[in-house]
Amino acid sequence: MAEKTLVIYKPDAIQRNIVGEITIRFQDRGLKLVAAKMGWYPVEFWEEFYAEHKGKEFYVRLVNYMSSGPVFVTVWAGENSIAIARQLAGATDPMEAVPGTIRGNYGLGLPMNTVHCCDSEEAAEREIPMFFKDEEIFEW
Ligand code: 3AN
Repeated sequence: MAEKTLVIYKPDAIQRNIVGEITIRFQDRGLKLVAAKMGWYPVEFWEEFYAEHKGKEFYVRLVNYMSSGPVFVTVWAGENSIAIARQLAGATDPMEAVPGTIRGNYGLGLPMNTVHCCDSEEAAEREIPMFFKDEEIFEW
């Protein structure tokens, strides 16, 4: 299968009912949706997911925020999907994200920046199995 990346629609996206608006960005760039689910994951899960940020001043706020409500978790496939998804997401800080990007349009601040996208192939290999079994990712 082509390169895969994980995109998490964060709690601020679910609460504002903008799952469709976000999804359309990835569709329109030609990425293929190969897995999707909604879930509400506990703080311990996010502590592991964001382990690389442990000890940073924003870590506790970040893991509390991610466990504050349900998220929508997707896997998108396509050539260069990791780089493309990050381009569509825009800069980490919505104040710096270019208008037209997802965070530039919808991001509220930090950590409420609407989406998470993998930053490397290694991250994708680690993060995707945290949410999906192989048989939940569809090749079509
Ligand atoms: P990205 O998600 O763009 O790869 P990272 O990996 O540096 O950015 O940060 C992970 C997450 O941590 C971000 N998506 C954001 O929600 C949160 N975050 C990053 N920097 C801050 C900060 N200064 N204050 C609060 N939250 C932050």
